[in-house]
Amino acid sequence: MTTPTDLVNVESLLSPEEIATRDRVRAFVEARIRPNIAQWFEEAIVPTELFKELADEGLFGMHLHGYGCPGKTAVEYGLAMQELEAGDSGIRTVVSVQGSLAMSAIYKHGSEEQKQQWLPRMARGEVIGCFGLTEPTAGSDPANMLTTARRDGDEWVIDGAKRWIGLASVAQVAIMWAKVDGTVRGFIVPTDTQGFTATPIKQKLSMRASIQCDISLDGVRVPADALLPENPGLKGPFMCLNEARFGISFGALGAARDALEAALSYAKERKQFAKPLAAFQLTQQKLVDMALRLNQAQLLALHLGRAKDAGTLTPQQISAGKLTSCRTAIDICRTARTIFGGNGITGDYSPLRHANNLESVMTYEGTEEIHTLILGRQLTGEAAFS
Ligand code: TGC
Repeated sequence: MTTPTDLVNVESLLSPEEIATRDRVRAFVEARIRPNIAQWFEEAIVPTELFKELADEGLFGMHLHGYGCPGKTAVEYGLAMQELEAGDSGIRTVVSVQGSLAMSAIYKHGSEEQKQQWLPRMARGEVIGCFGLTEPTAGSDPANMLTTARRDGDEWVIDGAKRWIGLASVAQVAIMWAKVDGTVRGFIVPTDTQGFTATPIKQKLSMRASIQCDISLDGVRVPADALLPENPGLKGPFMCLNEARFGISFGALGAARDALEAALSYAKERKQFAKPLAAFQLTQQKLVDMALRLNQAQLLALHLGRAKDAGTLTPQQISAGKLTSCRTAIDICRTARTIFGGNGITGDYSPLRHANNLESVMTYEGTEEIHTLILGRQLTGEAAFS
């Protein structure tokens, strides 16, 4: 299945296995997401019935090894995210939160018992997870989180609040990050624990087919072994954010590709001044610029995926990928919308829905500004965060 917007044959760099994985997820998106997404987005419906199907497709914890996880490569994971986000960023986010954040936290920082207890059921979609780092007053600056955990006998007691936490109101388990004597630690918290409350955030103008919540933690008591034992400190959550940010490097480009393909198809059909829009030079310029930017960003994402599979990918390179892909994708979606004229503001066409979603994708897992400053520090040696 080649795509018309692949002007430089990026596909030739993929193996048959990678193409097969990509095409399988693409077929799933065509069958299960594309026919419904406009309605889900307009009515803010979160298709929770899809979660088990996503698991059955092998998409939860896709690039983790063992514990019932599929053990795919980073490139296959990235390509799967690209296809899912061609459907909708909100649906790709479900897979990111479950696999790259919640499962990844247990996989990277958990004890053997914790991994055995949670990961197989999460891979099968029987348990949905969420990941609570961001707080009402600590977004870009998680070092200043206010949530705390204190030891009381055989238990930990967690108090605080989290905000913008994906899936929290439908999750059975939450990875909660809290300070213990000033050091950030992760806890596995069943969401039916007394004192844990997740409330979906309403009136979103972006990511309408997905859930983000406020969480309140009011004297939440969990057993001593709820603590994730490995990697204390902020590097714990950051090691998980690396996975989610990497996924976005590929994923956002799926939204861009879908918007570009929709615009190309519309431009060939729609006539003004007695000829198709595609025959106007200004339209061709938009289409070519979009395709070239998409292909360039896809090449970067693929390069980073190969580095991840080789074990050489650095967090700064992930920032370069996330920043480039988000910027490229949102520009493409906005430009694609212009080709539809007024029709482009309806849910009949995907570009504006994708652009609205990408406002969130640009912002979560590190804003455009934060990733710029991470790369600025890399270039100059000077940290300019504060
Ligand atoms: P600094 O305090 O110097 O570093 C703390 C420790 O962390 C290490 N580290 C990393 N380790 C692995 N991967 C990375 N990407 C890492 N970045 C930092 C660092 O080496 C240090 O380790 P150690 O052993 O020396 O203690 O922090 P910094 O100056 O490096 O970072 C500052 C800054 C602004 C870059 C960082 O705070 C940052 O990335 N902020 C953005 C936070 C962010 O992305 N938040 C989004 C969270 S998403 C969410 O909560 C909701 S989940 C999505 C959903 O549910 O839908």
